[in-house]
Amino acid sequence: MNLPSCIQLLEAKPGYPVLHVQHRNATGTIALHGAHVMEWMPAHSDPVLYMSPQAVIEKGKPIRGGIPVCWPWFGPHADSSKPAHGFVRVMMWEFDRVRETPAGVDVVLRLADSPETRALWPFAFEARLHISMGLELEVGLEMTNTDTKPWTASGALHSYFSVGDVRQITIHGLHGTQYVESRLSPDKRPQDGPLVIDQEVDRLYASDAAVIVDDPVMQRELRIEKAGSLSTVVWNPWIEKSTRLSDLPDDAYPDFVCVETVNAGDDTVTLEPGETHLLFTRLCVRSLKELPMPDPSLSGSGMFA
Ligand code: TA6
Repeated sequence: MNLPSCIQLLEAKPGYPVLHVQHRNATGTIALHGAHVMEWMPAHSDPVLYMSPQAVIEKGKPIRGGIPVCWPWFGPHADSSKPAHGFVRVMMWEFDRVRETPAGVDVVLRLADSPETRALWPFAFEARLHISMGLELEVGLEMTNTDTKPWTASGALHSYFSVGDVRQITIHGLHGTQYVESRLSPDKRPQDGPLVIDQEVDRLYASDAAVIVDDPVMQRELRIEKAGSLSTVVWNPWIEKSTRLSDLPDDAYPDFVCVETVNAGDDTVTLEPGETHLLFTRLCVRSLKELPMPDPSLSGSGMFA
């Protein structure tokens, strides 16, 4: 694969290839394992995605952070011998297309069914992950039914966002939507106003709306737009669950929130042979830092005096 000069193919560890992007509009890292966007930092911004300092970088293991691609099922499988959140996030994808544009880089990775996948999920498919990385980040999971029979899948772009303190953020865009709190009963509840995080939150919202995370500590807003999705998950493990996750420091729960673009619950996807579905998210960050006022003494007698 001929790579543009702004992309380097490195090895995070032997046999674990990653693409390192250094474009004027953004830097980032994409692992071929799981087609996993691990890092994204738009120019003039702090890193947007959270990566656990204890993340496991090992074939066959999910990465705690970045944007895990969860498919063809979301959450645990009824057969506990099968991996949670599907198998594509723990398999090696292959290059499909890579190009540099004035706005950033476009990377497309591909994964199709194999004897290994069919042993876990007995259907033929072709998946492509489209990544456009620049001042914004667009990620699209395109799934095609290449089988001779219909199949139904669920999935998610399970994005981890860095925040200054999860206890101080406010999440807007979900007011008035119904949600199920997975830790409690399956009853649906209405979201009343913005969401604040003051306990473990693991909620599946029936929503096709964009979500805004207002982060007063980092003085920025994260905007999570989406298409091809009628469900959004908001998750933070809080204190107790964090101690049960070996790939997350016990004291790391304040450092991130997951806002996930999902097809799950009542929003699973059934495709006839030959049909395609795109699960898409666009991430934007807006700084709220006060720009320094121009020093009037420097205005001089220029044309704008
Ligand atoms: O998306 C929320 C969730 O389903 C939580 O229940 C929690 O399990 C989280 O995903 C992380 O899942 P993982 O398999 O990556 O540890």
